[in-house]
Amino acid sequence: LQHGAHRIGKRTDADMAKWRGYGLGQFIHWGVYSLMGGGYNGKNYSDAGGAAEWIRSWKEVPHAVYDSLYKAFNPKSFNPKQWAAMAKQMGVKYLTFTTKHHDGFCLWPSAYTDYNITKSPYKKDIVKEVVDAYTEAGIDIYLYFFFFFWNHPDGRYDLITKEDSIAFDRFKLFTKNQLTELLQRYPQTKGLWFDGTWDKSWQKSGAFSDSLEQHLKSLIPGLIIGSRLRADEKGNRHFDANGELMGDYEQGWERKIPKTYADVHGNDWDCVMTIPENGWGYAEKWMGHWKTTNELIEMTAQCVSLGGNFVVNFGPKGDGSFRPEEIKNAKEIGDWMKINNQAIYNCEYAGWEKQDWGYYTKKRGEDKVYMIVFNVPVSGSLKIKPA
Ligand code: TA9
Repeated sequence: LQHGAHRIGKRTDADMAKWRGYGLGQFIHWGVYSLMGGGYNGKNYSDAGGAAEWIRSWKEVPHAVYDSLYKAFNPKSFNPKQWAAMAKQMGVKYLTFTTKHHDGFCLWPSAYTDYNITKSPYKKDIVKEVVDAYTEAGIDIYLYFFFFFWNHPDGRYDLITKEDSIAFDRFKLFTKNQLTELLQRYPQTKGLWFDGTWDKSWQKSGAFSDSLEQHLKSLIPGLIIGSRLRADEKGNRHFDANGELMGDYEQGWERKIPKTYADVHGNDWDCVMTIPENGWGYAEKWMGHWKTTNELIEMTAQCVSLGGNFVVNFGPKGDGSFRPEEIKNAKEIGDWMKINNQAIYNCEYAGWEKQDWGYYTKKRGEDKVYMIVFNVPVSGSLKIKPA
């Protein structure tokens, strides 16, 4: 394969070692959709099972309404230092932040489209404000970037005609320009989190995504890119035709956690998770069961015990404030992390058979195993079965 995996096995450099040691991360979905909070005309998209950040695709919402939201985007309560302080207290080591979601609205002043933050009443570069505040707090930055979106004339779901290919070539150049712009504007960026690369047009663009990845990595040495970017020349995603991972870590664990170590195939991985059942952007009405702090902590332990990182999503409101439930979760996770972080940071799979009381983690590079206990047996004794 010319455009398959270029490396067999895990990366061995210091940047990736740091990524591996994060344990806990924060995801933030923020954009003009946050203004609607999943509702329109007294109806709620979550009642129809829809995610709030997808509301533009709901039949109840006229596109003209959605596409004018940016004119009202003026987050009066947005305080990036406060965001970073909350994340710091929570104990997260990295942030993945939505620079552009399905709607194509750019939270930075992109030179390649007018549909960006400078056209809102807020005007200021939100990506810069977030990047600077988190960097100052010692939290690493990953930029989320969605490829295809609802209102770009050159976007194509498939390439059937010659015109499709010509339009899509323009789209690819636009994408490359925007990503170059992001990395040049925010050189602190440690990695990119790609999304929305499931379409046939992208599957057929393996050579391009390969060259794009190499180009981006040349701009920031050590840059970390997951397995959602590339396709091989046969259209395979994540894993190439030979079954090798394309990318620095497996990016398939969205709202689901591997059950056993065998499920992760020896790769690096992280799991991104919503607090409600589904929905990433701010929703006034959260869907389904809301995860408790205990559940989120247990998921963190579970992920680290299987060699991955756990990333909790937050959806700030359109005014830049967080909902009280999220503030409480963050605070309580942080209180737990303060006491127990040794068993989370820089830890990995211990290799011992899982027991019902909880999870083992092992300090990387040391012979030190932790037991994170969630279910205390009535007998009071914790059985262990070392390998
Ligand atoms: C995806 C996904 O994009 C994707 C691309 C390539 C290979 C695998 C996947 C994959 C596996 C599981 C879920 C998704 C997916 O739904 N991605 C899109 C959603 N990502 C969330 C983080 C939110 O940004 C959500 O709004 C978005 O639609």
